[in-house]
Order: sequence, then structure tokens, then C-alpha cells
Amino acid sequence: MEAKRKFTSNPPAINMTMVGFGQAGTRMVDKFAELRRHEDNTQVYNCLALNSNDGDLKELKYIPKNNQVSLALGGLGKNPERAIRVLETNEEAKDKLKRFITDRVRPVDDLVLFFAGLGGGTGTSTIIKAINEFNEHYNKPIIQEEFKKLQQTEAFQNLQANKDNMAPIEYKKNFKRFTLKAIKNAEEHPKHVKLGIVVTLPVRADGPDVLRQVNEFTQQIWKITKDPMKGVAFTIFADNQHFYDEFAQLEEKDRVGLKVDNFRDYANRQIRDVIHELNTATTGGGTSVTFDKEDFRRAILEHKGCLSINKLSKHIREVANEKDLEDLFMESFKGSAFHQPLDLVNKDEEGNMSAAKVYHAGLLSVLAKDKSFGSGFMDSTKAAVVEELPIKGTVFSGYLVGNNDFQVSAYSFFKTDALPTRLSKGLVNEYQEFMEKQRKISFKQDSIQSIAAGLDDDSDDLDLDLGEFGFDEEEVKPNKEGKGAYLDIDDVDLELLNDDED
Ligand SMILES: Nc1nc2c(ncn2[C@@H]2O[C@H](COP(=O)(O)OP(=O)(O)OP(=O)(O)O)[C@@H](O)[C@H]2O)c(=O)[nH]1
Ligand SMILES: [Mg+2]
Repeated sequence: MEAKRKFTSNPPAINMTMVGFGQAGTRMVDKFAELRRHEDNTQVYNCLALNSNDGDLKELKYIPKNNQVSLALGGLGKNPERAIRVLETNEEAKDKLKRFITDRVRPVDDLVLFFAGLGGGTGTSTIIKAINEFNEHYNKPIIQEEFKKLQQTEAFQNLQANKDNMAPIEYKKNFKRFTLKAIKNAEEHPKHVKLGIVVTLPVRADGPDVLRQVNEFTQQIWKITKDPMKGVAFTIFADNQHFYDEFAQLEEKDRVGLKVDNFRDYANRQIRDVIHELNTATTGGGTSVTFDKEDFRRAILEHKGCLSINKLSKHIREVANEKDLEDLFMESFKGSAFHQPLDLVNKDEEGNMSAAKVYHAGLLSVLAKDKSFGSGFMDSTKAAVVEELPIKGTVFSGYLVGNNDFQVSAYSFFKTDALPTRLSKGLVNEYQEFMEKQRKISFKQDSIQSIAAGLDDDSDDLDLDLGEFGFDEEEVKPNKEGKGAYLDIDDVDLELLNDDED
């Protein structure tokens, strides 16, 4: 009978290509590769794996052999900084990585997800290189093309003609608008592919050197995430320490039920399940679904930042009425399934409070068909969420009634420029505890505190001072093909464009 089918066998709302780097990355993707389509038993997601040697790929059970690539390096020894140096100097490995991205990762899907465990040599170094290769190869040429088109418009030519009569700040604001418009137009281009990043943070026990290195790499990833040129729709900073702590609390029967016997397997299982559940919950159709596939696509693909997802479930016995459902949702918004809560409100050194930006948010409830509720809870929950969170985008909400093992589940997610607490200050604290230093730590909104001195992330600085854009010293010059007088997107310093105008 149709009703017996779980919603997770619905087709996905967003078709995704999943690419794993290093052991953790490939093992996470292997869990996704396990999923089969209800109709024809083919894999739901297009899954690929990259590791440093053949032996490391052997353990994978579901990713097709054809989709597995080894860089034929001996192993990069849990040292990302060294791994980056090895990759940069080994032409053959560099070329293999590039070809993996340009020839193997054929992005026919709407979203390409890159996975890695930060702290390992292979995963950490290759994911960063791969993000850049991916963007250079797929999206940047489209942005360049759109940028060129805009330069042919009268509006742009007027701006250039009037440049000397304008206050520099005015000129820059306008120029910035054109650049962002080019990026936006490119995003609507049928060939543009959004990238999502899923990385895990190491456990405390991995020690100070790993934490220090990971801290540096998370800063790089965060910067890439916020850079509008890179086409990154979101980054999920999944935290192995969070999974470790949760796993320790699991009862034996839950471990058996989930078929996991260590925190890594538990992490992979959770990440796979929650992402897949959300991706299938809105495509069932029928009147009970008011949160449709297009809404879900918008909520996930529009804007950029850190994506926080939560899922809380209760047995239907414990949910008496709509108020209980609303409470379950509000609790769900306070936490995350993959990491500690986010630092949504910050206090600076002077004690001033500021709130992080929250873009689109989603609320989705899966109700067991065995117990019915009125639908009013959805509206009251939405109102309460808008009240509580500094939302700039849209709150999408809906519910479906289905086969849910006598559970009521509240899924919540949102994209924000805030980070999980452990990342925005925790890794530094842990590191410093390890080093027994008594340095005073100051927290800066949206930035990951640097461990090494002098590496403060200023990418959220939106000050439009003279000289901060690389272009205004540049005169309009022939583009690379020499075909005409166009500004090249490469000549524009986009670091300062990553603000809230999108
Ligand atoms: N969540 C999760 N984490 C894992 C898994 N396997 C390893 N890790 C963690 O991920 C981090 C990186 O480890 P690996 O993925 O083994 O390293 P690698 O990328 O293969 O790099 P090498 O150092 O070259 O082996 C470490 O903190 C591991 O504890 C996994 O299956 N799931
Ligand atoms: Mg490895």
C-alpha cells in the first residue's frame, strides 16, 4: 500500500552530486551512495570519491569504482599544512586533482556537495584546492561573461564616462552594484552550479597541533563561503566532538538500531539521514504539503553562509496538542543536529550587542498519520520564530503527514553569517588551554578567531574606502582574448563585495 512508503523514498527536491575527499569525506559520501531510488533501484545521488592512495578507497562499499580516484600519493599523514605543500609541488597529483574536478565531477545536478574531515592531510588540502578548481572551471567564466554583457549597457558606460565627476565612494557603490549584478545574473544561468561544503571539525583529543591547523583552514573555508564569486551556497561545519558526545549518550539499542559502533559512523549516519530526509520531505505532493519543492530549493540555494539544520523527534504519546508541537519547534531552532548552537548574538569588547544575520529559514514538520493535529501550530510557530530570530529572508513552513514510526519530527534550518560556538571561539579556547596560555581572547563577530597573530579575518569589513577595490587604479583595458575593452572580473577585488545585498 502506498501509505506504507516512507517519505524518504520520494524523489529529491534538489538533485545533488556528492564528492568526498580523504577518508572522512569519502566515508560520508559512501553513506549517501547507499540510498536507492524507489522506482528503479539506482543510486539517488551521484557520488564520487578522491583519496591519496588506492588502499584508502578499498573500504568504500557503495560509491561506484568508476567514480573513485586515487592521487597515488603515499598518504598525507594527518598534516594538512604539509599536504598542501606536497600538492603544490607535485605536478602529477595537482593535475590529477584538476582533472578529477573538470572531467569527473560533471555537474549536471543543481548542487554539488563537497565533503571532508578537517584535520586529515588529504581531505583538508584537496577540498580547498577542489573548491577553487571547481569555481575557476565552471562558474567564473559565466560570471565573466555576464560582467562583460553588463559593461555593454548604457548604464555602465554612463558610469564610466562620469567617473571623474563623481565622488569616489559613489562610483564604487555603483560599480559594486554592477559586479554583484553580474554574479546574480550568472547564478541564474542554466550552467551555473552551486556548491555546498560539508566539513567536520576534529575532536578535542586530536590535540593542539591539529586544532591550530584546522582553525587556519576553517578561516579559509569561511572566507570562501562568504565570497560571492565562489558560488558557495552554504557550508555546514559538522562537529565530530558534538557527535562524539551524543554517541556517548546513546543507549545500546539505539546504536544497534542505527547500525553504528563508533562516533564517526554515527556522525556519517546522522549527516546522511538528516540531509536526505529534508531533501525528500517536500516532494511528496498532496494537500498536506504546504512547503513545496520550489520553496525548499530557494531556502537552500539562495544566499550564502553557515547552514544550520536541526531535527527533534518525540513519540506521539509525548505530544498532546499543538502547543507541544510549537514548543518542539522552538527547541529545535535553539540547537543543531550537527554542531553546537550558533553564536547568533555577539558582544564586542565594549559590551555592545549585535545580532548575526539570518537569511531564509525553514520549518518542516513530519507528523505520524497515527495522530492528527490542527494545522494552526505552523502559523504560531512561524510567528514565534520571526519574533526570536533576526531574519532577513523568508520563513518557509509546512508539514506533511506520513509514515513516521509513531514519531513527530520537527526539522528546522536556516542560513546565517554566524558560526557554531565551538568554531567562533571554541577551537581557540581549546588550543589555548592545551598550551596553557593566559592570553585574553576577544571575539569578533562573524570571524573565526585567529590563533596565529596577524591573521584576523577582515572579510566582513564593508567599508568602502578608496583604494580597497583593485579596479579603480586600473583603466579599462583589453580583455584576455584581446577582443575589446572590457574589465576582467579577475581585476576586481571582490573581497569587499560579500555583504548583505544579495
Ligand atoms: N565524521 C567522520 N569523521 C571522520 C571519519 N573518518 C575520519 N574522521 C575524522 O576526520 C578527520 C580527518 O581524518 P581522515 O579523513 O582520516 O584524514 P584524510 O583526509 O584521509 O587525510 P590523511 O591524513 O592524508 O589520511 C579526523 O579528525 C578523523 O577523526 C568518518 O568516517 N566520519
Ligand atoms: Mg587518509
